[in-house]
Amino acid sequence: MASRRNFIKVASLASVGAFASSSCKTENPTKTKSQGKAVKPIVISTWKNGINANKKAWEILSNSGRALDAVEQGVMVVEADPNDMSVGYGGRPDRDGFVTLDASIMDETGNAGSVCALQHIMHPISVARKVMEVTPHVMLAGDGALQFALEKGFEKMNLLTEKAKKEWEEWKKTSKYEPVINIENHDTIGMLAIDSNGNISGSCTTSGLAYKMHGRVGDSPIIGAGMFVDNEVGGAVATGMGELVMKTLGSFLVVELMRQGRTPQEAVEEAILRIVKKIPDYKKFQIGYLALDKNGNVGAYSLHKGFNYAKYAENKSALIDADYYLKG
Ligand code: SD4
Repeated sequence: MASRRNFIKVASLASVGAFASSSCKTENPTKTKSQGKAVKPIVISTWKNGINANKKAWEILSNSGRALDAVEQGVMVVEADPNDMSVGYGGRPDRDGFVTLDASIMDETGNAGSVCALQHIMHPISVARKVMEVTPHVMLAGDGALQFALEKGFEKMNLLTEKAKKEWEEWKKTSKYEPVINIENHDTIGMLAIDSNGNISGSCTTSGLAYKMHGRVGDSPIIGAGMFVDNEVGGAVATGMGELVMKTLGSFLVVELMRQGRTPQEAVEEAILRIVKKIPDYKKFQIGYLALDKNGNVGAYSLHKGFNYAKYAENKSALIDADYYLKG
């Protein structure tokens, strides 16, 4: 029992190794809260890998495409990238060596779909969209999700790359973790987009915590935790230690705060403060929130330094450092 508890503890610390850090153009997000003319279309996504994802999404948005297509096809770029070791193909496995994926998607009508603990499918976001569009359900898990994906024509493949396998084999030698925040240049992707019709959609996709317990599901596929949109208000996505986001239902909280009149920046800051208030060991972990209101105003905030996001609007792509809570 003691060793199992110990595993859970150290595994939870491991996740924080999966964060990005990169220096880039710094923009104070609070300055982006101009309430003037609505910015649309617009797409934002978490971390540096969002740049390529946004490029794909922008192709769709700038041709009057639907935000839902943009947030699906945008994150598919990262799912297919073996160099992103936190998402899709090439993702780090769980402690037993299985790559298990979580994803969620939501459209402007409030429709939602998700999959969790899905194996062998490169594009869990597209399976989540199918769950949303052709089933009466919101979420399919594990073998049931795989069975559904195969029925819908998705191809079964091995997602564990040699590189990820080698790292996992190395990890198994010690099974030790240190809480290092933001040490890597890639992470889970969450994306929010508004199309030229002013409609918003969101997506989130991940292989979750590296070396997690088999069967562990994070915040990313939980509607309202890792991602939430409401076409009347805006949307939010989360990245980081999913357990903290799940305990505070972070993305839903951000959207509800915006509904009550907070700017996206005020809303994400409040959601981080909620974690600070409710979760005693919050300092060990990173959490980043990204929010977009219906006018295209952006908010971004994290617990620790190092969270960034990509934005594509008015034909310009940018990578922006988020403000953060733990200073000095
Ligand atoms: C999870 N939130 O599974 C995801 C992981 C993540 O940056 O976002 N890592 O907990």
